[in-house]
Amino acid sequence: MRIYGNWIDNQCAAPSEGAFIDSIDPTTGEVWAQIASSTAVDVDAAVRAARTAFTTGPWASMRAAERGRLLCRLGERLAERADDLAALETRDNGKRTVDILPGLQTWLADSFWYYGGLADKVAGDVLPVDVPGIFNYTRREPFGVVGCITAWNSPLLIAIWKIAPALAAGNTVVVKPSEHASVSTLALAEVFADLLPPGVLNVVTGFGDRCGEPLVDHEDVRLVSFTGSVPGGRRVAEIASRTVTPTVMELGGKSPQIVFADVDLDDAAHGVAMGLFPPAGQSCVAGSRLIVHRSIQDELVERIATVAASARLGPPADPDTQIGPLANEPHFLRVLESIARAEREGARRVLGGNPVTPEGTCGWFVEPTIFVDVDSASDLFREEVFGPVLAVVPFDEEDEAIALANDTSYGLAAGVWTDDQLKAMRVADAIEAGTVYVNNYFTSAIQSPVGGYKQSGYGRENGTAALEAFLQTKSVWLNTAPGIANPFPREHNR
Ligand code: TXE
Repeated sequence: MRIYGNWIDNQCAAPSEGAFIDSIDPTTGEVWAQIASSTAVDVDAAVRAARTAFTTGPWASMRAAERGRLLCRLGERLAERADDLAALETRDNGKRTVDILPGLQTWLADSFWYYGGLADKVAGDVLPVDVPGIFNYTRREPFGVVGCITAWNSPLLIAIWKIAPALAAGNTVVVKPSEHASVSTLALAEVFADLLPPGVLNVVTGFGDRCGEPLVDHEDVRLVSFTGSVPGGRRVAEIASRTVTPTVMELGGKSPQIVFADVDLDDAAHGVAMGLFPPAGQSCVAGSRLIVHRSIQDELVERIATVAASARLGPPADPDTQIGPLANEPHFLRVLESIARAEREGARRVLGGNPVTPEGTCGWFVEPTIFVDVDSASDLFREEVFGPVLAVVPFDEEDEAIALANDTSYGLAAGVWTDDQLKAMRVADAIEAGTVYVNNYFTSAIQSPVGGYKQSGYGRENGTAALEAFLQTKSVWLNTAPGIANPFPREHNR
């Protein structure tokens, strides 16, 4: 049994109340570790460490180019320790190790290179203000201590997408990972310890209300970057408003995949299945609503069902596993309840929907599931399941497909499957979502911004947008004329 304290000032810190939370391995259902159950006292210690690192010591005086080189070393270290970190994340949340490892070794490590290269390129402007004798320029400056709150489905990816730009901009960071999956984030901070000055990167663990809220509410936390559910994001934004703390919100989704009749049916079946089932639906951008041209609906659903039914469910550490477990028991039960509710709503289940227990697991698995005859007003079509459940609705005309896709309070992502590139661009333009995939799904690169429309959130991660999100602008006005005029000249007193 591994017991993890918080990571504050580059060292392990016991929780102030001595309380711990069990970390349960979703493959076995057994407690494999314990993390600190932190309170406002622990959060305050972490924020104070981050504040001290931001205002004094080596980080505060570090040249931007040196900070940039340091970030590149963090990327190298991440790639070196990827195996250990991936194994911990798989035990934390049941994500397949083969899905975690490549990112840590390549494109997530590259994100530190990408932002490291930007660290000494943060420029202000000289503005052509038309004011005699005045010189005006702007500076782009870090906020100071930033709070990063992350979800359980991809803790390392979500944390790194915040930490790398936040540090590149010169901030110091306090991360609060999900209580369901905190160990890999704690391990990340530890493997960086000899490269980062104390207090630059801190991790406090615990429940959202008892640990997350004090972080948002802390007056020295000057920006909060949140990744999680819409309800969680609403609550965080509400608390942040008390201290007028800006937030970045990366929230949930119920993303559509529109399939037109002009596609190759096998390609479309592979693509739609790929857009939902490999992470067992546990991705915020998962394409869980299939909006399909009526003329191909039956044939396409049958082929998707054949593809999905062939997936091998099993232990996520096993390289032969193609779909792993749901990340924790409460979520597993929530997904089963969503399936039962869909049937009560009248949807017709044509594939899956049952819990299964692959050998060597405790059984928090749900078969890939497909429902047809779905009412577009139903919860199944409108609410995020965050599980391997596909809701199918047919359309006849292009504008009807777009209307169905946009008929949601979310706006995170969408997929468009068609052979007609002009149609694809037309539909992509019309869809209200922050990411649109055309004849692909889940594609990502550090250069391109990620974020939501509508209730899927605001602000952007990745790209230069993420660096901008962690900077604020100061305008400086210099008087270049001699002397300062008397505001109350005598001649006015006559
Ligand atoms: O979210 P929760 P979960 C979304 C995904 C799904 C959700 C699943 O769509 O909706 O995340 O993750 C903390 N004050 N995304 O269940 O419950 C909580 O402790 C402060 C979108 O973890 O919202 C955890 O650390 N903190 C994303 C974090 O918030 C609070 C990609 C998230 O918890 C809190 C991945 C509170 N009151 C998943 N309540 C994207 N858009 O990129 C909870 N927390």
